[in-house]
Amino acid sequence: MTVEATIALPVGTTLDRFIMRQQENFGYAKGELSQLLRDIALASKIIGKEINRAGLTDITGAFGRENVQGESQQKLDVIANIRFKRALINGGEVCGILSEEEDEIIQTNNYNGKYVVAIDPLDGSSNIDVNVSIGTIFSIYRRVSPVGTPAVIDDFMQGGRKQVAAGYILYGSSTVMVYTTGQGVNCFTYESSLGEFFFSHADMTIPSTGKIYSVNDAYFDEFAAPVQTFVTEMRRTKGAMARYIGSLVGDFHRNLLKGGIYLYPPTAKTPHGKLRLLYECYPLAFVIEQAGGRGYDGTQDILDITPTHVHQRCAAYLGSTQLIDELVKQLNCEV
Ligand code: AHM
Ligand code: MG
Repeated sequence: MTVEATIALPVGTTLDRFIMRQQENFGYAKGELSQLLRDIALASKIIGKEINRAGLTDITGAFGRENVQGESQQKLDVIANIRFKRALINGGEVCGILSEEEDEIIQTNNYNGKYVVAIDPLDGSSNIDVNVSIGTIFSIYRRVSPVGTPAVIDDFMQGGRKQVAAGYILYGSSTVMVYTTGQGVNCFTYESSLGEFFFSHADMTIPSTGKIYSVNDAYFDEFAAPVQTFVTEMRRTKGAMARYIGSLVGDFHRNLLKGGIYLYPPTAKTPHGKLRLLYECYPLAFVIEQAGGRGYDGTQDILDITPTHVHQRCAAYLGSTQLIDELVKQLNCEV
């Protein structure tokens, strides 16, 4: 986001208006990308409404099936997947979708769509039944396959640096949409009585360091020695705070605002990390870099990873630059 554009668009501007104004800065296909971001916002409003009713209607609990990751799908996972697919298919800008909930890429039959979207429709869904924040994570690429043909896997396998936009929606104490198109990070807060997202946090930047570390401590003994050393050092830091709710979007958003680090290292159960590269790590790494932070996988910056398959996992360290740099130092000491 340019300084001029931020000044021109005060806090309180609607998301629609913001996107329309910002599209002047998009490199190409201005109207289509704007429409696509609006389609994602629309689906998130519908999902947010369903989430708010969880407990009153029969949409909590397990769906009774496993997704491609071998994880139990929750009913709301399935509902969110349907809602996002419907919004993206009806919107017409997307030729293909990659979803955490489906093995294969989804053809939208909009062969003229110029974009593809990789999405985790509802992340942290084990938290639904207990009223803890959950989120949606999305990543957008301009297709590399010819317009007028079906989407192909290569459209999704371009690598993190080719994302044209990425972000998340956090269904928390309020619902917020945070996204980047490569010109900074902006946040919009949902006002439910008006049915609109309003510009609320301009040009977000993560503090260069912080006291918060977010990691599942139960796996500590399984972490590699340098990661254990880093976590132990964090614990000893004056004023350090461990904060981990097990919803990536919630943990990430808090640390973005306050400064800190999120860690999901390899464990015995998930030796390549748990989080998914294309629809969890790449988009959040794009956001964190745009906010002045860093996303690292243990050997390289997440955005530099060459993807090998659509549902691949990776280790993820996301946060304030100084903390990631310290972790990198530990990891390099070990070599
Ligand atoms: P999901 O995509 O199946 O919801 O899993 C991803 C979630 C993240 O939101 C969260 O950070 C992590 O898994 C928690 O994993 P764990 O329970 O192993 O700590
Ligand atoms: Mg997920």
